[in-house]
Amino acid sequence: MDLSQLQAASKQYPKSPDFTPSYGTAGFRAAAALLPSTVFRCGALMAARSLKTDGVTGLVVTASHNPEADNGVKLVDPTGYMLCQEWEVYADRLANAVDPDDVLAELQKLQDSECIPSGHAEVMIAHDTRQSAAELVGAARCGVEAVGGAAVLCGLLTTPQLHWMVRQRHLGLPCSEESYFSSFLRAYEGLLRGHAASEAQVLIIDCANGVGGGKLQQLQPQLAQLGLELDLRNCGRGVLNEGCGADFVQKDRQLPLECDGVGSAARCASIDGDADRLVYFLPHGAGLRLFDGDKIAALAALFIQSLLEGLQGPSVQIGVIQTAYANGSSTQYLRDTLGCQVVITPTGVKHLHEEAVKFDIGIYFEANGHGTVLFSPDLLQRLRKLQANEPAARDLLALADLVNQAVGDAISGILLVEVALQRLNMTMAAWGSLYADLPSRQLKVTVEDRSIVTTTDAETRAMTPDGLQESLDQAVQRTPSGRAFVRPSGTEDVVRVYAEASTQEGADLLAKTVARVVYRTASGVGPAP
Ligand code: G16
Repeated sequence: MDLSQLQAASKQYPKSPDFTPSYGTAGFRAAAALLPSTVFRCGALMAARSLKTDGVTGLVVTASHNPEADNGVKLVDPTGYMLCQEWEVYADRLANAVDPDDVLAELQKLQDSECIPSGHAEVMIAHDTRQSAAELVGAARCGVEAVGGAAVLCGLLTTPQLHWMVRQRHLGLPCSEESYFSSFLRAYEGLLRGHAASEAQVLIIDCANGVGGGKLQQLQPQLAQLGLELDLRNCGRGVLNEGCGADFVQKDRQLPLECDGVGSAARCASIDGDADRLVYFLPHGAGLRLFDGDKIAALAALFIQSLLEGLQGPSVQIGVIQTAYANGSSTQYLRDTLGCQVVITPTGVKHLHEEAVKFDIGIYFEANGHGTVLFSPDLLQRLRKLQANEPAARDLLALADLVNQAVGDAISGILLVEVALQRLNMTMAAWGSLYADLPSRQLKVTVEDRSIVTTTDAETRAMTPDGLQESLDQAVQRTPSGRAFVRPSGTEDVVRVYAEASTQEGADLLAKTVARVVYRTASGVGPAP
């Protein structure tokens, strides 16, 4: 790695002295004005990662579900997955280096400890719709070039598109945006051939005023020809993620903007700012009936099991990976009714992904709608051998092409849900009644320093601060079918609270009680919950 230009370039991107960035759940996130130094250094880091792996890496400038004023960076390994977790420590050290000398010293240490070879480094860079994107993409590019790498500017893309493209490069397959769309469409058409509903299906999609809206617009004509009419809302006129988007719909359980008055029969979906999360909903009274990531996982498992019935030979191991946010009823349904193995991991798709690859088919979804379905290389090989004679093998191969194999993808997720509903001949009502969600509530508490809240057992128990878990346990014991946990967010400056109970009132009260405990024991700021 050529570090001779690094210090000079680094001077253009000084770090604010009181800014201590931290690689969180999915990369760095903060107010956009603070981030140029972080993004510059991430550019250099991903060039080093490219040399280390002898592959093309990726970097997306996005803060996903966060407000417009925030931004962030997501880092992509050549496999198309998130940056391997062992390297997060380098990212943290580099991002916190105090000055250009320190940046150089950290990269030299990285070079030595990882034995980074010299050679050609290449980093694909994309961004979402935030106004701060141009400056931060410039910083990322400068970081890549400062260590002698080549930056490939891919422009405005959803996060999963960039992950997919990086993976395709790795596999030596076409990696343009056009091939992204055409490969999903081909798989969708193949899976629906002979099974399509007789009438066109209409789907209203809340696009969060993010990057996904424009991308879905590009797909609209072809999908309409295949019997799926997309009615796109929050497509860019309003404010990103404000009063709309998958995070708003899933957490606040309110109809997003531009979706009031659509009628209770309208099938709706909501994606987030960088289009890697997806939830479905039906308007219901003043609110909505939510089909979250857990429901998508259940539908996917049911659909895959139905396809596997037609497959000859040894049984296929299906694993479903969830987090502590998974509704208790969903876990019970997957385990007891469908007979799937269920694994619970900490929050963050990087953790779920790591478990999903251990199965022949790993279905991973967070309740917030972030997830995908992974097929193991061995299973794909077996299916390829069988496809000439077995329609089930062909369908499963098409499904592996339909579902983004790199990372959770709202666009691919919509096609998965639509295919599954049509192939299973299932209405939204039937999907909703696979199991009944236990009432739940999520809250956020702002505290002086969220890092004082630490957790264990896949985030189900708090270790610090003192007294927090004990008070939480007491509140849970007083609540019929109660369950609750707290954890520091890795994307926002808050502590998150989750509570579940046999009634909505019980869940609301438990969440509020726990939020107050957090506020008291972890030095809450602002008005008490
Ligand atoms: C990111 C991660 C998700 C995680 C979410 C919330 O999503 O990719 O795995 O569930 O953050 O994380 P936290 O609760 O730590 O704030 P996104 O869509 O914001 O990139």
